[in-house]
Amino acid sequence: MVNAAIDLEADLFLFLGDLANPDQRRAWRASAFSIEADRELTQAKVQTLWIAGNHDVIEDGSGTTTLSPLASAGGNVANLPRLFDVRDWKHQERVDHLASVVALPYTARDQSYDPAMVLRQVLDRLDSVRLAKPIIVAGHLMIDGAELGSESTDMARGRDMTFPSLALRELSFPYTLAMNGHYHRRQVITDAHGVRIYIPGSLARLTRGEAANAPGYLVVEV
Ligand SMILES: [Mn+2]
Repeated sequence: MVNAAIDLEADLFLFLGDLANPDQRRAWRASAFSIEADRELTQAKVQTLWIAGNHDVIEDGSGTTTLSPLASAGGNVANLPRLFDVRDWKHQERVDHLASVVALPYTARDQSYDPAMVLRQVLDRLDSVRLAKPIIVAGHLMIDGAELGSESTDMARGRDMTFPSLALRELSFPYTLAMNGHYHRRQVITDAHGVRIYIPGSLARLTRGEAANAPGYLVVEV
């Protein structure tokens, strides 16, 4: 995935969450890998944004996730909701705004937020520069109508936080693309509120029940 983003000269590498369970020893390796991958990508002028998933959070009141080491190392991490500006890195003399990403991570309970309220707050910050370019809403939340798999059964972790599709519609939020992690099976769904959501699926088959899944990443042109 890292090599592909570099080969494609992508403007943005978007990680949609669930790097590693923090209570497993291999989480150290996973966090180290995220820093290595981030450095490799940014050196190749691919911007990065890493969004925390339900498997990444630590429920100890500190707000720490398995992506926190990357954040401390200077990476762009969304452990909390944020509006991220994608800049033109490919042309050195320009700093043009290319796109905006509204990142809606899964959070620990004490960091809970209302995704619909975040969308309302972001609306106020969408100036003419941002409105003229693509706006991507990317989350690690739960979706009504998604095809479930082991992420919801034997690998379930955390509570339900729902993708704000209703708010997207009610606010007439000017998004170009809605994306979400979490679900292991690649799918494009139109959810209960008529919002089309792209779900890349996981990068590997994680249980025998996923034998029919075709793991991969998603390349998007907006
Ligand atoms: Mn998840």
